[in-house]
Amino acid sequence: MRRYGKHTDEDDIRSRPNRKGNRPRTNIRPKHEDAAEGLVLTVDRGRLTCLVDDRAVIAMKARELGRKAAVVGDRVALVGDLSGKKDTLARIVRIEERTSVLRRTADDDDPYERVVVANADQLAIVTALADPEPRPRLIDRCLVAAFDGGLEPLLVMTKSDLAPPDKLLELYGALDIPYVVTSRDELENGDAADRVREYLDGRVTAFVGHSGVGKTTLVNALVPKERRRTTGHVNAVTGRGRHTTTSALALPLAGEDGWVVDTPGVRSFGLAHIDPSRVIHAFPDLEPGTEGCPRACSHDEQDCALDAWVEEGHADPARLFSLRRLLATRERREGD
Ligand SMILES: Nc1nc2c(ncn2[C@@H]2O[C@H](COP(=O)(O)OP(=O)(O)O)[C@@H](O)[C@H]2O)c(=O)[nH]1
Ligand SMILES: [Mg+2]
Ligand SMILES: [Zn+2]
Repeated sequence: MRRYGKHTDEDDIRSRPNRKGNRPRTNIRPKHEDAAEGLVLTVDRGRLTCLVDDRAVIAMKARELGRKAAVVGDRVALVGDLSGKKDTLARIVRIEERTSVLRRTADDDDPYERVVVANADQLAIVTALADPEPRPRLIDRCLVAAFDGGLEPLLVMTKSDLAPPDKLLELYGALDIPYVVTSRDELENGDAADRVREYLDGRVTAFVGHSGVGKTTLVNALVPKERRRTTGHVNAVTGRGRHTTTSALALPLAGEDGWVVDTPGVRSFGLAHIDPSRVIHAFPDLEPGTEGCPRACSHDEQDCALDAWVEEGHADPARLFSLRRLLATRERREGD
């Protein structure tokens, strides 16, 4: 505590006359009221690059934050050297309350959940139509994480020059989730970026998906080179002038004040942190069919109403299969 000042801010508040007369005194006022506001752009081995005004400032977590970690997208309060000059280091003294958290665990057995991105409004789930093959399982898991974390999903299907989107659209087109299909040609003539950008203005969108699906290619098409450079943080962090997508990286969009967050490829999207009863929310095509279910139905049992719902043609049987597969992997963890 004492490390960061002659006295704590609580002491400060108590010894100060109460200027507004009868306002109740409080010791829960935020500390470091004079700290600067910053946005975490990327994290590299404990060094966080934060955007403060227009400068990229490298910072470390102050000890007083304890185990709490700041992640990409976090709004933070910084003190210390905020010049952003080479070899300077600021301190993050506070992490502001998050509006959303995208969490994942390495797999369903992993007790350590990590927050991938904070404060994102939207999750762009990127799937290649070929090379690598689409993985509905991963898409479903990302959808669960999005609904659970308070992010709106957007499906982005890339590489339509290699394979048609028909099969995936059959599964996901009916979900009322916005989707965009892009191809190599559309990347090159700018149509892909234009079409995706329609969903991004004024929002923070995190791009996730298996490695090789085209996340970085798309993000680069969305963010002009000029802007990627002016933020300067890529060089600042790695010193190598190239971002290798080992950490998430927030980049500002031109025009409206939206942000995109490129993330490292994921092979799996562990959901150990999510209550199985919440999984159904990521299946909006099936959810209305649960009205006829017995109380506390696991949706993977004899009397579950979803079998009839699918038989009546309200949803694709593959979707119910997908839900149950996801629930089964979640249950196995519960049992051990
Ligand atoms: N054919 C084709 N290739 C693409 C398309 N988009 C990206 N790629 C290629 O896919 C590879 C992986 O892209 P990258 O953006 O690094 O994927 P990331 O791992 O998801 O970031 C690169 O060789 C890209 O050039 C596309 O629409 N069509
Ligand atoms: Mg990448
Ligand atoms: Zn049920």
